[in-house]
Amino acid sequence: MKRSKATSGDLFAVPRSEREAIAEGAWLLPGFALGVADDLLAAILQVATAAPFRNMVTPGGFRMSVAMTNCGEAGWVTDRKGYRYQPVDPETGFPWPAMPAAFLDLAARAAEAAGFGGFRPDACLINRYEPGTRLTLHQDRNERDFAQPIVSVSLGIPATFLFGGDERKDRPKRVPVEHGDVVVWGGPARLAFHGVAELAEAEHSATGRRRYNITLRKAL
Ligand code: MD6
Ligand code: FE
Repeated sequence: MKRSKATSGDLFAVPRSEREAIAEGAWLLPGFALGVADDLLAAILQVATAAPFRNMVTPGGFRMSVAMTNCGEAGWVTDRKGYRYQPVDPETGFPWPAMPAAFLDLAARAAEAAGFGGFRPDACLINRYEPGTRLTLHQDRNERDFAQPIVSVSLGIPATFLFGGDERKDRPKRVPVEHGDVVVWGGPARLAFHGVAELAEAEHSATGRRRYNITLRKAL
């Protein structure tokens, strides 16, 4: 996907360039989160002090290479029993940390910029990648209301987001995502299969050899 870099985008809601369509209902907002990236990273580390990153196990018994944690009223978990949202962190026995205000604010603004007004997420899954890790194609379907979009923010080293169709066999489109990029999807794209290709070796000044992705959802 080509990048048109704006040099002075101050008059516009979306910095660096306008939104770019990935598919019907799915938008890339290049650099939308750049101005608050440091705040988001600080909040992620804060969340992780209370709810540490962990490598969860899929129902099929595979340990995920991507480490995850959550904040908000509900957190996404997987174990041998299945995928679900739950209010308590199974590792600590405590409720997930509260959703940071910076997450809520960014989510509402990004959703609005993509045409989804009034978005109020109650759950945030935080993914941590290192070179060599990947996320296999999946659908996000544990949320109650598929009319609600998902806002996804990329931080740190670059990755290739794989965006497929409504069936696993549909060949995915490859969308490069980098530090500060936001993807918003909903509507006809809401149940599309998607994943993240294996990350290449890289380093970023803000995160070292890591990529963080936060996905903000209305789960309950
Ligand atoms: C990631 N993202 O970018 C993984 N899911 O690390 C997701 O699985 C995802 O980016 C739903 C909506 C947007 C996403
Ligand atoms: Fe997903």
